[in-house]
Amino acid sequence: MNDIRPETITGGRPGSGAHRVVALCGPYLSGKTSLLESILYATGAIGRRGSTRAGTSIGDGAAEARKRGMGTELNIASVDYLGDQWTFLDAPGSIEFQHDAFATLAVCDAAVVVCEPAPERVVALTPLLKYIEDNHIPHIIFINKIDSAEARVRDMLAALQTVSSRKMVLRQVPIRRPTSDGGEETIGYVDLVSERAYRYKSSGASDLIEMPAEILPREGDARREMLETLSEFDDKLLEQLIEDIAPEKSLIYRDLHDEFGADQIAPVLLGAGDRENGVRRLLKALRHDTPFVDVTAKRRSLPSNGVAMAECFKVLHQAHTGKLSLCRVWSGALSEGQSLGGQRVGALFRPFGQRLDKLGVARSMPCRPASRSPALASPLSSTFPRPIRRCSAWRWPPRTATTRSSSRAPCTKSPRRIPRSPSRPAPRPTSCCSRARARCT
Ligand SMILES: Nc1nc2c(ncn2[C@@H]2O[C@H](COP(=O)(O)OP(=O)(O)O)[C@@H](O)[C@H]2O)c(=O)[nH]1
Ligand SMILES: [Mg+2]
Repeated sequence: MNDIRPETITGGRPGSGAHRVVALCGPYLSGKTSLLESILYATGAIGRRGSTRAGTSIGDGAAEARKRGMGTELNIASVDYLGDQWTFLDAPGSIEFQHDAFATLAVCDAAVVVCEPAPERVVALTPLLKYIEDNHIPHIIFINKIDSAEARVRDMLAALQTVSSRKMVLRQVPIRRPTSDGGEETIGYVDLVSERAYRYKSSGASDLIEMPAEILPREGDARREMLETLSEFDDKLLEQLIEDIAPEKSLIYRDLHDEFGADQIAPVLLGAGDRENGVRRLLKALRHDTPFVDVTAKRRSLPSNGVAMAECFKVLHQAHTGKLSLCRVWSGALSEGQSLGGQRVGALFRPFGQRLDKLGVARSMPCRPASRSPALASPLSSTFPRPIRRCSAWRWPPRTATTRSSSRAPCTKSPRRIPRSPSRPAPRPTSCCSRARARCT
């Protein structure tokens, strides 16, 4: 079900079998790993939806993550969805692991920024959104935990706008109903483009329902706001709004697609990741609007000459597997035993949570060319912008509780120097231990 075919098409249109990479990022506890679990379930990659709280999720499956009840390393899983192939990278949200989040954002086609419906907490998104905006990464904001939201979506949107320079475009309005204790709960949403109302279910796709009459004024205001924002980047839509012509849905979808792809707007979706609410809507938006690998490679100014080119965005040293380099293949193909920059690639794997599925060939997909030799320890070729040098002091997992508690001490290792390529601006030096200071003891 979740097999990525080796002959993957690298570009195309929705349903063409193309492969795209999406980063799930956001603050710690915002619900990224639960959302990943729902995505895997909704796309049929798993037959049972686990939970991070119960320690049964595909993500956060490492012993360290289970023990701490939080993500401590990247979770990677690939799925097939409506004829396309997807790899989701769920980065740990804790600030100590921010380097991992930036590493995944560097290689993704689009990002989903997961946040809680709490306006006072949006400030935690600032560094993430700055990185995303500086690098022009198309991103969707997913306001999660809508089931337990107390704040109004309007207030949340205003708060989000204060930490983002991109225009927030709300795609849905929540349908609320009073609860017996005098509060309110969200029971569904209205899609502002299709103008259809849906009722959430505790699992599975939401039910299409009749538009509640009382939501019409709110829906009208939110839709007008959405169209006005989109028209800032499209004169045709602007003309139609001025002349009071109802725009075609196809024009609205096209504008959303183009303006999202160009990182001019940040669409905002609602949902509850741990109960599949809004997950299929999110997947559909990704399916139609996520740029393909060739577009992302262009955004990254990577050469497109068909030569095998991969980017290593993370290196893991594991007790039983040895050294594993997480790579995204941008063009061409990698195969076992292939020589890259004079170094031999060991085995190739596709990760699915903690599982490593062996691959013969990898094309345009994140994979793990693993090598027990120091083969990948030195620069492979100029196509690997981040050559990784081994940090001999790095132990994974940390062996004792004492190691963990002393881990908060500042890292004293000098930053890793990255050789400068004449054709590429010098990357910022990063510490070999920046993944978690804990590991540099
Ligand atoms: N009420 C509610 N709780 C959620 C939702 N999604 C996740 N959670 C809870 O939030 C906590 C953190 O979730 P997790 O997925 O581990 O967050 P992460 O740190 O961002 O990966 C867990 O206790 C989840 O059960 C949601 O949609 N609604
Ligand atoms: Mg997590």
